[in-house]
Amino acid sequence: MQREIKNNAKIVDRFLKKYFRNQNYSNLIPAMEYGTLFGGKKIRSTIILNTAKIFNLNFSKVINICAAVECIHSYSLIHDDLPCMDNDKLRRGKPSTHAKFGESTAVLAGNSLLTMAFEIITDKKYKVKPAIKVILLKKLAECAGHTGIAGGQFLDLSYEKRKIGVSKITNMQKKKTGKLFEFCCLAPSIVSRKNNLTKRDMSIIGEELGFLFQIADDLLDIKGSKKNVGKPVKKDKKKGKSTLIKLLGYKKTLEFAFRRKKMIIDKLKKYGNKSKKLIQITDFILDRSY
Ligand code: GRG
Repeated sequence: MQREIKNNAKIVDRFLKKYFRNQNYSNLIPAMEYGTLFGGKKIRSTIILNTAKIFNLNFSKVINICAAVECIHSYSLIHDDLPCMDNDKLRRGKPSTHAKFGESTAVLAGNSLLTMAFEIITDKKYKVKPAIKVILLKKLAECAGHTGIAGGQFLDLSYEKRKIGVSKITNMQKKKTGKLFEFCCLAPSIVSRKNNLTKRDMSIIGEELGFLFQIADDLLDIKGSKKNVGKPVKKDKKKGKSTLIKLLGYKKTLEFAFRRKKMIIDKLKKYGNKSKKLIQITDFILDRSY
């Protein structure tokens, strides 16, 4: 699985490098490239590519979706590391974008990655019908904005140093991390014009996968190493972050995560052999050490 994730990351990086090369040059490009290329698992792209397998979609129908999602994900990390947010100087084993380029450049590079994501979906070389592109754009905007990542980040910051219950933490993490994963699983079903029931199913699977990924991220903050995860560990407690671990403890959170994982896998099994790869990545998400 690790080799597959790395290979997919290389393919998406190659696409993005070319995309950056074909942009009219601006002084923000170096910071945008720094925040997007050079590291990062690009696991969301592997999820998109593996979901595409369920719907028999070939690579050319989803590569723009992968690149757009990685731009938005990188944007969220650049802004997450800013002094006004989580104030982290290390990301992907190297200085975070604002530490390297300065705060204002990091803000603008992040914003530009968000808008570039929408450009990538509308690119005329992406051979998908315009009506489908409009649906993808609307869904991506919903997942990234105040009803998705940005809204989740707001809750995450406002829950610091407070006692918050399981359902509120779940809602916050499903927005902050789950919504982009939701888009990763939903988008291939949109491109292949599946019915509403299938699209709903893929949305739920994606959101749950993202929630699982966030729980694993919180577990890594306790048991992971800075060298492996490429960012400081043991910082959630210091910052007073509201996590399930803070509420339930490490062991009970792990048990909770295993139950959620089983629920996702049971849903995926309905899709037969074609969902094998997505099931493997679901396992990886909880087992990962980076
Ligand atoms: C993106 C619209 C938008 C707004 C920004 C700052 C912010 C609002 C949101 C932060 C969201 C955030 C940082 C969620 C955490 C998700 C998470 C677990 C990130 C780590 O993802 P990995 O492990 O990172 O996939 P790599 O480095 O591998 O890419």
